[in-house]
Amino acid sequence: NKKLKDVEISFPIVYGTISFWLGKKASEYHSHRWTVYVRSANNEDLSVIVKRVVFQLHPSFQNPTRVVEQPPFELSESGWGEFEIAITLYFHSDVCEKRLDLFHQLKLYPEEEAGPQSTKKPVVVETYDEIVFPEPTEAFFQRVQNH
Ligand code: SLL
Repeated sequence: NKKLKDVEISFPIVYGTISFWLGKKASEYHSHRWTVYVRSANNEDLSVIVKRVVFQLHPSFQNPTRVVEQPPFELSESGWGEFEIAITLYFHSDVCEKRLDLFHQLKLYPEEEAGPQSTKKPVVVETYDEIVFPEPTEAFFQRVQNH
């Protein structure tokens, strides 16, 4: 698989969480419904580069290692507490042999300035990043061009 020495592919991504408070009647241990996700930042198909995403949750969850093999690369759960989620991206073999570890702090509770918790206003925290692939393989480069 030939490498293109003078080319660099940059892939913008966004990852984060959106969380909904389930209201006063919700049970104590499932007070929030949340989704953690990683996606392309410009509506590309992330599966062009990503083969699998593993979300590592807090050990208080059942089966805390969650594997997602196709887009959308996201996972929804319900819970009561905030913790750090490890998001590991595995790439197609002609893209990159190494994996990429991202970390995201799940946020359920709004900042004081945002006013009281409401079932209508989700709490969203997102990070923008760019994955850079220096010297991509020709196969990978072709795939990106055709997309
Ligand atoms: C804390 N460091 O102590 C955090 C841990 C863990 C949250 C929060 C489990 C839900 C379920 C859940 O929400 N864990 O049992 O399914 O605040």
